[in-house]
Amino acid sequence: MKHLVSPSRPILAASIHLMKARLLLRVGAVATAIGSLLQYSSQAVVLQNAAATATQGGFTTSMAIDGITTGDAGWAIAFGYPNWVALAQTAVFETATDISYPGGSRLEFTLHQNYGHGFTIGCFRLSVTTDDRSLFADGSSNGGDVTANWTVLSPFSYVSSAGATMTKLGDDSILAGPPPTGADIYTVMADSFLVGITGVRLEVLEHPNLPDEGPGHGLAGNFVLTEITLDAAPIPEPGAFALIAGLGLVALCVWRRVRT
Ligand SMILES: [Ca+2]
Ligand SMILES: [Ca+2]
Repeated sequence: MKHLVSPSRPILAASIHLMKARLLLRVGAVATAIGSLLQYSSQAVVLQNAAATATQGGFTTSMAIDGITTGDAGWAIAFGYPNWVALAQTAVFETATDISYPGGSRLEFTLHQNYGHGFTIGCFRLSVTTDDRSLFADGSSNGGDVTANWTVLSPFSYVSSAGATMTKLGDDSILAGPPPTGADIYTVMADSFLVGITGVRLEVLEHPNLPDEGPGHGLAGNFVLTEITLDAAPIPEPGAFALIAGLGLVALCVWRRVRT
């Protein structure tokens, strides 16, 4: 009589381990592939044609978008030497290309303030528009055309590199505390569901908590904005993250079973 040959227990166990290991590798590969597909890289958005309601002589708005983040140059707003006065002002910029993510845009603004001596912005607010570029931002540093259909952004993240306190106020402006050091970099993130963003607005605002009521922390409420930059990316989809998390959980379960 012919005897069936059954594999020994060690060989069977090794075979099962091999199958589980292959399954784990496949799950891991799928998770990695989906993860890489969902790796949204932000795009630097060129800003152009700066215009402002007022610009201090020698500190033009265009200096805030010239690509230079070092040195003393930038946008400042004080007038009336020797009795300097700085009031609320507005600067606007066109985006060189439309920001058009169908599911919304995650916008990251960086406000470099390198002048030192505490000349940082104390209160400010950011907005975006989809108006035609011919309707705003005429390149004028004084009395510039800053009028458009602006939508105020409601930031969800606002950070001072120097450690200044940053507080979001009821009108979606950000109130920055005294600069712990002379210079600072603010990073502000907000989502917008407008498609085809053509421009951004920076309002610098007065506030009773600021020296001389602001808008800045410097002499007479002045500041120097060395550079403003903008990066844009699609808003990450919660469903996609849930999918990755689910696959990660499956991989973890398989991994634990393989080990036992
Ligand atoms: Ca600059
Ligand atoms: Ca324009």
